[in-house]
Amino acid sequence: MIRMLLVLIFFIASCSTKAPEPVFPIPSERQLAWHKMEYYGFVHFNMNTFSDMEWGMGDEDPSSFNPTDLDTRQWAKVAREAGMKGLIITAKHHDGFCLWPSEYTEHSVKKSPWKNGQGDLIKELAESCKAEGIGFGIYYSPWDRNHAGYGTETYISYMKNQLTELLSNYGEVFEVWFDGANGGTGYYGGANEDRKVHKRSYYEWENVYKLVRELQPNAVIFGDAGPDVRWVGNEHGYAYESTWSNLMRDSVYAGMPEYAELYSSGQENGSHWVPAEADVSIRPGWYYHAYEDHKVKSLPQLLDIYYKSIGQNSALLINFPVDRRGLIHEKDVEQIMKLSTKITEDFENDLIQNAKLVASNERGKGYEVENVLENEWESYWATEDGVVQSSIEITYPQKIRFNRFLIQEFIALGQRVKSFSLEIRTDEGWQEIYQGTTIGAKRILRLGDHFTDKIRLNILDAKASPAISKVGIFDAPKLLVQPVIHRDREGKVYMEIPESGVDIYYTLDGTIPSKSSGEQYIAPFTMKEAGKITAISIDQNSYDSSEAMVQNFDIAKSNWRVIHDDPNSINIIDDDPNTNWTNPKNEVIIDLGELIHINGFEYLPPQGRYFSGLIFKYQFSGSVDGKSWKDLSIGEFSNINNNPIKQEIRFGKTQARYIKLTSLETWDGKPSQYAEIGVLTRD
Ligand code: FUL
Repeated sequence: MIRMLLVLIFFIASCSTKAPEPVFPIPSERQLAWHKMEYYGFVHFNMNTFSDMEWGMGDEDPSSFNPTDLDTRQWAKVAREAGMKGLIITAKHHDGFCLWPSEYTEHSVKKSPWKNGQGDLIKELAESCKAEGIGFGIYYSPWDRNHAGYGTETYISYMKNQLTELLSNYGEVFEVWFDGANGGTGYYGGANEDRKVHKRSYYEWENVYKLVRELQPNAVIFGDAGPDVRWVGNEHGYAYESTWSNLMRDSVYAGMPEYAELYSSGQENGSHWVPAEADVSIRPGWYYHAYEDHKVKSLPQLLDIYYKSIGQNSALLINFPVDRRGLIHEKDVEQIMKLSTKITEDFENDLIQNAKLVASNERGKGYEVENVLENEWESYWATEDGVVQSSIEITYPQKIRFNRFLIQEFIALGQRVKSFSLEIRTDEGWQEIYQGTTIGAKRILRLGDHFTDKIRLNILDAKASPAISKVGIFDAPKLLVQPVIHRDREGKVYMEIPESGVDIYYTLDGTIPSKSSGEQYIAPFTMKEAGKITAISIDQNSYDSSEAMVQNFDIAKSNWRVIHDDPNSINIIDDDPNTNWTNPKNEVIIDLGELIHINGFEYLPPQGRYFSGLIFKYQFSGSVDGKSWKDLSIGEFSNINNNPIKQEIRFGKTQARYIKLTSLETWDGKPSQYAEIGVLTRD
């Protein structure tokens, strides 16, 4: 009995090593729960979807809101299958149209033909999220270009009333998203004027936050500078390499772009815990535009966003611009699923599980270094008070290969680490392969391939004894995407892939290359004549390969000349799709430098986000001497406004030294614009 008592006393004593003191600021319970979500989706679907705008004026007719096949369950299912933990919906955007039948306005789904005005999209989505087991969040724009009272006290009551509806009637909300963009021109109940508000005081933020807390005590509030979650400072989905969750919250305010740099990286000595959220759309726009169907982000772009947000101490919010049917577009679904498959692959096999760990210092019972093996947030390795510089040595019985290193701090005790490094043991001794600053909730290092039997994580500087909850080591499979092939005006061919440790092989005879049958791409080469390049990427280790990229090129434009005084006119024959020219006249003549046989032409419209002057009806002619012209083709580029991709037009073979493209009509009546003009010479 005494023996048992002694054992018990010993057990209690040995378990009672004191936890490290927190380093303030620290996250609240609701922030901690939000940190664990890490990755969730945005849906921009509202009046702009039907007016084809990004920022509606507020004078739109509610009757234009009319999705044909709305299915919020599809949104929630896609999000869940993509690994997202929730969805946030634009309940009301800047144009003021409400997706729920608010009692306080007629500018809502009530007055739309959708479900004969009986629909409530917020209710449908809340139920769908619940059914799919993901969180549900509300985006609410404080700026309202429709409301007559915007700018006065009346509007503030309206906003509070609407928030009360949204936060009382639809169950649990995990995040309330207040947009920072506000004040400017608008419809404002018919006044059609410019209204400025005092961004700091007008919205009575303290009262609004109080209301949110009362109605949804577990929800985090997002604003440019918090109070709970802050904007990362850009809409590209990237956090900074040094990212603090700490922020001088009371000296940065929503809607003040000049503070963007402060939100972005946070501040080492920030007074409040206000972690970053990186928001980005899967397409260029937040809202759906058919003309962006070919601009859905590629897997390499999405993967880069993932590593630069979640891998750099930020949450990630990826937007789906739901289309006019009321569905996440097939192309967006395809891309987001590619990302989730790749992420699963990258982190499938945690190699740290096979290692032996030794820490330079351990705090005592309960804080052992083995705690970093576990994939959960509650246990952690910590050093004794006063011991900041410390390390974990990770040893394997034989050499392993790895290219990802993951670290998480036990953030319930605050963000502590200021600088760290990573070393591997080589035949020549320890070699540093990375030096970094902050860690925070999660830090993932994307490294080249390393072979070693010993890895060392060094904490070089911290605010107090470090508390590390997880270390992970992975050998992510190479990203085997098709090479990007580009040829410049001089006929020089360049090929690119986003990953190291991967080679490019190509052929010029149309066959699919392999390691043995293809030529390895080492440096740019010249191909002035027309030709077909077929290229693949091959993993140097596994020899796995990508699908083939096949690209046809016609003759290089090195001897061409645009007959026009404007020096910018060269942009249309520089073989760079990102440079444009606006032609003040409606025709352009190009001298091809010599007489050649042509059987078609190409027109690449401007590829930027905002464009005008897309040629709709055209006439194309050729000439031997530049004086007498022969019409070769007249027609229209039918869907160019919705899908501004390269247009290829064929005609019977003819000889020409000069070509002329005439714009008979542009889509919007503005002067014609071009990114590129080319000819086709092959059958
Ligand atoms: C911005 C808004 O102005 C955009 O339209 C979009 O809603 C984005 C998420 O936030 O501030």
